[in-house]
Amino acid sequence: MLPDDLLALAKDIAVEAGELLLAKRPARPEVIDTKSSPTDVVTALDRETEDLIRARIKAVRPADAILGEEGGDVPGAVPGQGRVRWVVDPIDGTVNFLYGLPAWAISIGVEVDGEIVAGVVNAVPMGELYTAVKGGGAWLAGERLHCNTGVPLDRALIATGFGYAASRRVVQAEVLAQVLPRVRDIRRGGSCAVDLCSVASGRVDGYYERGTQYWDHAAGGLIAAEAGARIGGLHGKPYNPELTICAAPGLFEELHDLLAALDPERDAPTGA
Ligand code: 2AM
Ligand code: CA
Repeated sequence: MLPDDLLALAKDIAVEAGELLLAKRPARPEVIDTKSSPTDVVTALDRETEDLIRARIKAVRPADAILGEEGGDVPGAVPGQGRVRWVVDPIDGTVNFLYGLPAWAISIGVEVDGEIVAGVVNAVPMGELYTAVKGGGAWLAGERLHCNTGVPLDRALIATGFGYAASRRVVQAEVLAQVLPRVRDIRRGGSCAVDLCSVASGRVDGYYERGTQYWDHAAGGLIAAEAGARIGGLHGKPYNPELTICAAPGLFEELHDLLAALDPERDAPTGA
């Protein structure tokens, strides 16, 4: 199957999953007032959506591997050359989903032999379906996306996010206190996948975040890269859970150097 065909399947599945989530998303007061933890409600829907996505993939491509936020890594039956692995986040931006804020998305990336070659981010409440195929550009509603270029750091609008652990947030706040005076402003959108698509579409100039997972940035990372952005970690590392930086070349290096000097990875390793 070609990357275009994988993308077509990923798109269909992301659209169907979006319909399920829209239909089942509880009204906010119902979620907030519930005696059980609000997170449980979201987790149940997360699982249900991921199960749907897994079933749809398996129905068409039973031999493929699937890595999902909720269900772990299910190895494909035919490893080796041409191995396809789907990298799935059923709801990225779960807190926004819970509160009824619009920045949440279904994210599906498709790897062939370890490289993401197709990606879909369905930002359901925004009515925006972002897609990319490696080498084929990034697209939204029939328009090719181009990230902002030529923006110096002191004019850059930078998206970022914070971890769930208080100890990590202390360090993130210290880093942010040094970044904020050196940029145009900061946005905290709440969804890594949507933030990366916002870099792609030029709604922000750059993005950095510590502690996101592979399924958060697999699809959005390809979309941003195909829109001309550079995406990576600190000191030449590929983008990874420790730190993800994304911006047009030029701004990427400026943002990287600022962050590197602030040692943003000095708290406990991700996952700790
Ligand atoms: P999630 O909504 O699926 O949890 C928020 O800053 C962004 O970081 C979201 O994309 C969120 O994904 C992601 N994220 C993933 N792991 C995280 C973690 N341990 N702490 C905070 N955010 C996390
Ligand atoms: Ca996520």
